[in-house]
Amino acid sequence: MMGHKIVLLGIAGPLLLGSCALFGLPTTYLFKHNPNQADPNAVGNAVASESGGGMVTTVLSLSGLTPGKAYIAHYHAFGPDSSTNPCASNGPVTVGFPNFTADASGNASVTVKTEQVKIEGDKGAYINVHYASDPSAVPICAPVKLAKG
Ligand SMILES: [Cu+2]
Repeated sequence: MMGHKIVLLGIAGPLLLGSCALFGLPTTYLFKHNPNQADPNAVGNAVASESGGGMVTTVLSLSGLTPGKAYIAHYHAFGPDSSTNPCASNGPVTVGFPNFTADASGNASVTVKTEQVKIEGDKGAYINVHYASDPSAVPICAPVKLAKG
């Protein structure tokens, strides 16, 4: 019996490590600052949780934003520009969060519930936060899937 358990664990470990980042939810992803000058103190995290019926709820908790400023955020797929740095891969939007505005202290929280299939694997490689007024300004990005494929 003991040998059986060891064998099973030996199989389960690599499977878990090799599987999609969304297995084993809830999972927290940390935002990193992009190499630009937008909102230099911006930080935060994204917590993704299974919410039943094949749905995933993702909550962004952000601070260091510009007080009163409007933002947009998205899940993006792995793009063509990098296979090891999702935030630099320039991938297409797969799921959009509702538009949101930072409060008077520069904090914001926004939640989206989406079908897991829309963000599985390379389809949910990273989450970024853009200025609503200028989507090319992306102060922070949270890597979700660290390697393409
Ligand atoms: Cu985006």
